[in-house]
Amino acid sequence: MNKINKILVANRGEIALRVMRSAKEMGIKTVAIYSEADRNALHVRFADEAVCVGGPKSSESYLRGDVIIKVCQDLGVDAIHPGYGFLSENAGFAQQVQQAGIIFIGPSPEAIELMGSKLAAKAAVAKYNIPMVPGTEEAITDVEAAKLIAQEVGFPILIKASAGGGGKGMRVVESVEVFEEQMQLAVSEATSAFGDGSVFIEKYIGSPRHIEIQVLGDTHGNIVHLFERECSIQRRHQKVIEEAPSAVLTPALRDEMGQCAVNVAKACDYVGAGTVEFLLDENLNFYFLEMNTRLQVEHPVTEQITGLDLVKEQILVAEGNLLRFKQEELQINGHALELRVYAEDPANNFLPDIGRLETYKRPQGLGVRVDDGFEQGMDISIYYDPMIAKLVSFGKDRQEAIEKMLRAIDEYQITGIETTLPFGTYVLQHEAFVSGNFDTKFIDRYFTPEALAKQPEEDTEEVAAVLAAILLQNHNPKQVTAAAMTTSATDSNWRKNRLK
Ligand code: MV4
Repeated sequence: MNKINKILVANRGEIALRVMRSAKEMGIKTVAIYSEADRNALHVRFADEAVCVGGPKSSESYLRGDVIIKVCQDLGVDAIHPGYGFLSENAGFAQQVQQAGIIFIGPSPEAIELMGSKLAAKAAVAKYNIPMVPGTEEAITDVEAAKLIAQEVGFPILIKASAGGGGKGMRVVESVEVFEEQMQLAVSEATSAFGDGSVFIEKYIGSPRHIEIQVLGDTHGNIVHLFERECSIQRRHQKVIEEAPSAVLTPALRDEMGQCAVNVAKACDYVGAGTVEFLLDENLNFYFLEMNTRLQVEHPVTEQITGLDLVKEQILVAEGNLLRFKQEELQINGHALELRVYAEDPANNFLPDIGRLETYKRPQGLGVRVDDGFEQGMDISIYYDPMIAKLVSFGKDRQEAIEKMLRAIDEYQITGIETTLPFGTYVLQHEAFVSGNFDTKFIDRYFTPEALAKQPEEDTEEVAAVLAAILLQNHNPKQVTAAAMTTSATDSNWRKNRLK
């Protein structure tokens, strides 16, 4: 046991506040770090102590591991919470923290490093019989051998960078003719982006859902999972809406995926909160993708349905405590949604819209949670992520969570900048979202800026018209209306399977 009395939060914004709130409830003193651009930020005001660590650019402040460790030594800090982003998945930093005799609230440097390499991760979990997308098990070195494997698994295939992740360094290859040039492009991209040109092949899953499982491990080898989050509504690998539980998992599938996630965590002796990402195909086959070795942005939906405070649990296991519950004691209660409110204009190709929050009034009421780091009158900085807030709703079931979210979006008052709030309304009223028949292509398939201007009534009518047209098309494929052409031409089997 290693009692933590003072935590430095090596982060900013909503997550820094989120972490400090839990620390405070546990009687732990908090230290904020901040950049010159964040002098007036809320996380600085909330902390017991705050230290400026450098210039506005992240590279001059929030990424200065050496400076941050020095602050810990000067202020007698016991532990560092890295939040997400910045230094949270930097194995070298975790190692330096450890060497300085400070607790890193997270997994070991070895686990971070192992999961940072997609190929090493796949190799490490292979002995636990984790389902993986067919493809190469090692980095491609021989083009001809790789072509053979690609033909075996069948085109289209995906070339992925081993050092990539989160969608970075991926290339879809449609046919063997363009394989070699695409592979060379992928290798040179990976080399310049990550300093590691290792790439591998996977069969391309066309319309997957993105399901991730939250895991929690202690330093005594105990690991549990805290069920799934559905993160399929995303744009260019940026998640926009997340929910827990997923609308499509059966209890049996949830158990199976959960057990797999626990095994992935076992494969790297995981300690703390982590997330195991899976793809789920239209036939409900699931495949391990990668593991994120940090607390994720969307962790609140898991907190809402489990009643647990994930940051508290992270701190408790970092102190060396045993997990406080067994798998059998955990259960899902209710349904939670999260909308990421970004300073982006959904009517204008989600262009970042920075500026001042002229009006900023949060929604309130039962089942509504807002995690943010701003107040009215503050500026959204150009230096950092444009996320203003995470709007979370919680209800007894999915429908109630949707109703609460729609009400909360309506109540949220933000002027001075455009936000993704209207986009949230659009998605939550869309038939495909409401019915649960959606996948990672939702936004490409359905969203146009014009849709935002419309009244909900018209939306409903259009959904009805499109559905009618699809049914008509299934009945007689030659009689397709214009509406059905645009929608069903790119439609997924998630919908088709349900309509059958
Ligand atoms: C895939 C895939 C299809 N087939 N792998 C994107 C993020 C990274 N974690 C892996 N990603 C994907 N891997 C195979 N074999 C499709 C994606 C993908 C995706 C995954 C999750 C959420 C959104 C996505 C959007 C586009 C592509």
